[in-house]
Amino acid sequence: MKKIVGVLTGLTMLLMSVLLTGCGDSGGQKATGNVTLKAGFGSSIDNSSGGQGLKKFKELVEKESGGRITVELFGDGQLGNDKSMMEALQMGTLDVTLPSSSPVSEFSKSFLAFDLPFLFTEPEQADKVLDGANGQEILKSLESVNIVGLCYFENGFRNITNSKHPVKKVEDLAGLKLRTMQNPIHLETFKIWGANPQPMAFNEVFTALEQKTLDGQENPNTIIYDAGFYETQKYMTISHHFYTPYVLMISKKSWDKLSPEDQKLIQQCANEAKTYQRETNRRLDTEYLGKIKEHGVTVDTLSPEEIAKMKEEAKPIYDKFSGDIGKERLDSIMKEAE
Ligand code: TK8
Repeated sequence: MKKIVGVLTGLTMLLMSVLLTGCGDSGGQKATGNVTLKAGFGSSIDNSSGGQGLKKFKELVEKESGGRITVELFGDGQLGNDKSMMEALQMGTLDVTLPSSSPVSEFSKSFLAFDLPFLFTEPEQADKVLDGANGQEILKSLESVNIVGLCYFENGFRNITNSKHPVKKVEDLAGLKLRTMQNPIHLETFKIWGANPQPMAFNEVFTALEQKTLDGQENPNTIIYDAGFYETQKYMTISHHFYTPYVLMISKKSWDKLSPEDQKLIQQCANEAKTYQRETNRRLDTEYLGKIKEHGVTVDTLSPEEIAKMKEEAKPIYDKFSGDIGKERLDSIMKEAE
């Protein structure tokens, strides 16, 4: 009798342990229990378009998983800058982050493709390349550095601000100490245009502008407004010289702990949040430009002739970086973007 009771007790214990953890390692299947994903971002969660895209991602993941997967959002660079948060994903100390693609090029050179000056003129061109074969293959290149690229959100077309004088033609950039992202194409291109480019992490820019160690910077309208750059930048130029995607990414260590079903759920929610985020960014791009003007910033727009001149001057950049990007890949992207 004792033996039967012993066996029943053992089975009960096993059943309880599986029920309590919500997941058992049933035949090598991944755990499908409760999961918490910590996500870090460099701008605000509530006002920036990237932050609103992350909120949508959180909402979808928590709804589709019935609350079994929770996403915790940390904005405003609380957990570090784009580069340090990517390093945290590699170590597995952070689960999700959303850097601009430009600093991602330090981890995978193929991302340099998106930094080429005047590569895109319309957002639809960017969507086509980013969501097409080239964009998806470039995302996949992250797996070699322990990161899983989920999809591309939109940071957007970049414009130039400064505290010195209006910039109406490329000659007006001469000598301006302009912060750039930490990216070789941005650095080389602004040197060609005569500026004095200063690569710097995003979370140091506001103070540098305030202390006048920088004359200016360049970013999409939503970032210029969200970061409060209008407080120190009296002049802004609509140039659209670069288009920057965000890269929504998850640590491979976090990804590998998820069941195949949860991986599929995360990917589907990322894709749905992407569509919402791009629409939100395009709406806020216009809305926030109005707010920047309301704050007294003088806004000029580069003429098509001036843009053509800057594009011509920057042409050598395409050849110089085609090796890093891949000649075939570059030709294919330019054909796709036509
Ligand atoms: C925010 C940055 C920002 C980017 C930059 O984390 O660094 O200027 O445009 O959006 O990724």
